[in-house]
Amino acid sequence: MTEVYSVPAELAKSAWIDAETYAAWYERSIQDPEGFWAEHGRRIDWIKPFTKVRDVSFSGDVHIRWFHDGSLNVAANCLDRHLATRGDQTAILWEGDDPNESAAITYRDLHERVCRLANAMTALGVAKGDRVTIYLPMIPEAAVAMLACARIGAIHSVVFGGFSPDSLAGRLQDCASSLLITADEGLRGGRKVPLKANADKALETSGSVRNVIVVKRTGGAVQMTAGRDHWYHEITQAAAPTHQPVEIDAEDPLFILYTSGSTGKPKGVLHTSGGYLVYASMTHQYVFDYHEGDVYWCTADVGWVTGHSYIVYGPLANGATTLMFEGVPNYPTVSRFWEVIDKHKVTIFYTAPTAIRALMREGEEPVKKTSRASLRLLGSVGEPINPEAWTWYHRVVGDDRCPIVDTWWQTETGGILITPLPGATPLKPGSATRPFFGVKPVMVDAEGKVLDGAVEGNLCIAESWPGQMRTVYGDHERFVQTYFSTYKGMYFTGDGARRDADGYYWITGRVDDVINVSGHRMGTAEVESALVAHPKVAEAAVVGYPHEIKGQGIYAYVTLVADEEPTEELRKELVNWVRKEIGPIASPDLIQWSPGLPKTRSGKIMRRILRKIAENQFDALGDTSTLADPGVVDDLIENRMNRA
Ligand code: 6R9
Repeated sequence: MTEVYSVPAELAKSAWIDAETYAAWYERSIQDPEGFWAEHGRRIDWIKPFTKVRDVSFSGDVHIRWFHDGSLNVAANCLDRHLATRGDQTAILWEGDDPNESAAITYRDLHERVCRLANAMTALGVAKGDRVTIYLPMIPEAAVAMLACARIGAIHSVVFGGFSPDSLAGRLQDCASSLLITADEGLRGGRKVPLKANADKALETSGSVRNVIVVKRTGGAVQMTAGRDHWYHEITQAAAPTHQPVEIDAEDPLFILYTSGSTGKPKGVLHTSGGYLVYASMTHQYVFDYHEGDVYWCTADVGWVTGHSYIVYGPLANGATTLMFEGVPNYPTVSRFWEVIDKHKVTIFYTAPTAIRALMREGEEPVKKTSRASLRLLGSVGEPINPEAWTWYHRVVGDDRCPIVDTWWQTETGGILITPLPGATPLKPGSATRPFFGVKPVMVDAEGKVLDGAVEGNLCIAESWPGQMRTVYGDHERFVQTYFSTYKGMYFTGDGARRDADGYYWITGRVDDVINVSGHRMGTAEVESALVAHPKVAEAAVVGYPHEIKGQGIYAYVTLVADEEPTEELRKELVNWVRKEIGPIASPDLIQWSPGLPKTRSGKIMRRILRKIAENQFDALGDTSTLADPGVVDDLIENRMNRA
């Protein structure tokens, strides 16, 4: 029997949303979505107030519009509107990789920095609708750059600093960015990341980029190309400290964020301005029960959607103090997270299961020697959290005192869709619990039949919500194909889930060819195409397998070209090759040399079989009679790499 953790009585009283309010608001949000969202759409400042709430179709001519006759400026909502009431309050609390480095940036200061960069970008010719790629470490300039884009209506595309030059180039080219904002070097866990050198390589093949702005982070030596490269500190110093925010239509794009899918290259998920901001700020307030005076810390990187919605846009729209951390959980010691919590008196802490599992391995002492008395709420995101990690997080980190919000959502959803509300929802370890307001989850079977009651199936969402992605940048057909063609009239998430008798959702993981490594999405197709690009590789198939810390690990079956011998050296070479092609997060954990791959007579690789072998579940292979050569399976089983 699953233990149920009831809502602390105090919290039920103090929280924005208690159980009764949740029930009433949820009911209304489903019965009267227009009325519900018209009301909550007003939580942000509009230049021209909307009169239309939504215009959505999930079939036929698929389109999604929210608040579409309104106009606003997202940066003004995150900055200007707070100046009168909280200009001197800390907006960004920055904690450096080095524990001796930190900074508190007030709303007034952040506003000025954003205005200066907006002016500098305008002087470089960047205008509304232009694409700007941001390739920065976790420094305040990353948030400044995003907000400066929002201020002038340029569309930002943040690329995670861990991505390779090739990955960066692909993303620069896909959206034809005219400006790249990067840094000399990043600093993580005491190690330097050569961002500018990577950018220079990427720029060799990215002709659209006319200007590069370089933040001096470490002072390391870099090449500056005259006429193209500009130092951030020089051009912002020369720019005016005030700027009139540009009026932006609700449905004008705010950002593109590339994410892995089951096929092809990463797709540019496009989010627009009004609905996104309404949804990010509303979920931030209610899911984290954010109140005046809280110190809120989300440990994600701004290169991922969690960093967009819950480090930058949601918290700043709510006038919060948001902590931004440059470093890693185990540097200089495995107590770092907890020490940062004590140093800055963090009250709300939001991290990923992979970090919890890694820290759990270090035992309780590194946690228990810190106070953590300021904490009142914990959060989890990125992958399913196993009940063991959940209870450890609750008992050891939260001293049995802090509720955990296990928030399920995706890059595509813009904000949290299934989650507990801490003052309303009794918790079950491992369950993301119940839908947020306006979210209508539907369970369907493989044939598309809608399933009622307590069932397991594929997770779809029946109605739109304001934070939903609007299209795949430059490829609306791919958007329709990926999300709206599997199940008619519904948004298909790509996740499987179980719904229990209490209506709680338990996300079981991806049901497509996407693997979730430490909370980062990797398409198996991407890793495969990196592998086959190596001259010694004839064929490759990649699947996920259970990994104690990462959640899933990357298992690659590799067939070499004729006359190539598998060696330990070649194994290392291939791992490094993938790191170089995509980035360290795509490194295969296990490579199995495979003389042949199991294929159907029509030549399709049977991944089901490869998955089972990788999971060490080879006695449950199912039907192999359709294989062209059933013999290859015996060889794969005999030489399997995961015997756990
Ligand atoms: C926000 C984010 C999305 C995929 C998603 C699912 C998995 C995220 C989860 C979770 C179980 C949770 N996922 N949160 N699974 N419980 N609380 O992570 O976006 O990088 O696009 O990944 O992550 O499989 O489909 P993204």
